[in-house]
Amino acid sequence: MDINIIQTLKEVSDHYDLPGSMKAFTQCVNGHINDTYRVLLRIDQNTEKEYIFQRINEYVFKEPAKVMRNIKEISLHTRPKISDDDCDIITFLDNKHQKNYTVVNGDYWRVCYYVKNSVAFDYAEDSRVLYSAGYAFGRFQQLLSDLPMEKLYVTIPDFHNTKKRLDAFFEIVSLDPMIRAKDVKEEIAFFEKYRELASTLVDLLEKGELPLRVTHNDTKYNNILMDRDTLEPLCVIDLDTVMPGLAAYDFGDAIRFAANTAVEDERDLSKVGLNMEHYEEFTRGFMTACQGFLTPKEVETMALGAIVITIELASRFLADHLNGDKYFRLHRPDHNLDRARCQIKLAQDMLEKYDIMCETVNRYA
Ligand code: GN1
Ligand code: MG
Repeated sequence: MDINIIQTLKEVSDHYDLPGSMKAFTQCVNGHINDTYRVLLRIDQNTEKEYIFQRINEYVFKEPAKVMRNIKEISLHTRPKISDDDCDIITFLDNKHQKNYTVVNGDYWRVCYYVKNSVAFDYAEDSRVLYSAGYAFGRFQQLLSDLPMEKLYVTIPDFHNTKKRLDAFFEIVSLDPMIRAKDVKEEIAFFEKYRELASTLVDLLEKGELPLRVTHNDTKYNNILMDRDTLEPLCVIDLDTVMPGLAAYDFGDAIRFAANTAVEDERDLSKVGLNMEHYEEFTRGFMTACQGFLTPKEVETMALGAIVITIELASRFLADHLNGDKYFRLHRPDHNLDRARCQIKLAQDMLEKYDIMCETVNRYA
């Protein structure tokens, strides 16, 4: 952790009209991209209040102001539709100059309230968590289904263009800047085998058979804050990649993360696979909230979305490994390689369970 962080957090806080002064902070480490801190302010002898301070990663988001403009747009659109007991969508506080971000030492920062009594799961056994996550992400799409797409900037071009992701992957394989390709021949063969399948959804979009929608694009269930006691969804967070996309990618990315029998970076591959009970509960929640607006083709390709995005993530992790780990934050050596292998194993298991995955979607559509 950078030693000036206390000073920096204080400077960020000075840009806002926050009550009290900083008493303590901890770093939150479950995201792979931005730097997130939970900051405790002391207001008086008996009162404290918690906030989240987050530094936007500019290697990943080249234009942070546009990311924040999108988030404002999403707030403006959804705020009137969300009642007090509904699952909320995160908004950021305005600084003293009425901007929802602030620049300190050249870095972009943003601040929001810490949602009380909330929890974000990286792994959950309780299938209620799956239903809650499915419902919250489905409803998120529902709420944004009438937001004109032109109002949103594309914060990362071709973010879920799996075809281009795989082209980029094979490009890195051929450049092999770290001389690591020789150790991952089996993994590379996996992408050769499924390259065409992984392009299916992008092809259907290009042919006009699947519609673009405003999608979240990063639907890990740790991006839903849930009530610690009731496990009801409280708030959808991480709106950095909200932009036009395919519904099946939102559904699929959530399944990839939440219905894995293991964590995203599990090294013991015998533990990795698709948990069908979790898959079903997420699907039930998602489909319930999406009632009435998905096209038959979207329903038909929903389960395929899970396979395609799992292959995409595997390729992104392995590409980053081959490229010298510039994109995703690592917590141990070869972390991206572990993540890639885990995702490959998961995709293989999904391929075997594909028929029953489709049946499950149909049951709740
Ligand atoms: C990144 O930072 P985080 O954990 O929310 C990534 C997602 C990946 C995810 C894999 C902007 O999200 O696309 O699915 O890691 N976000 C970006 O865990 O690339
Ligand atoms: Mg994210």
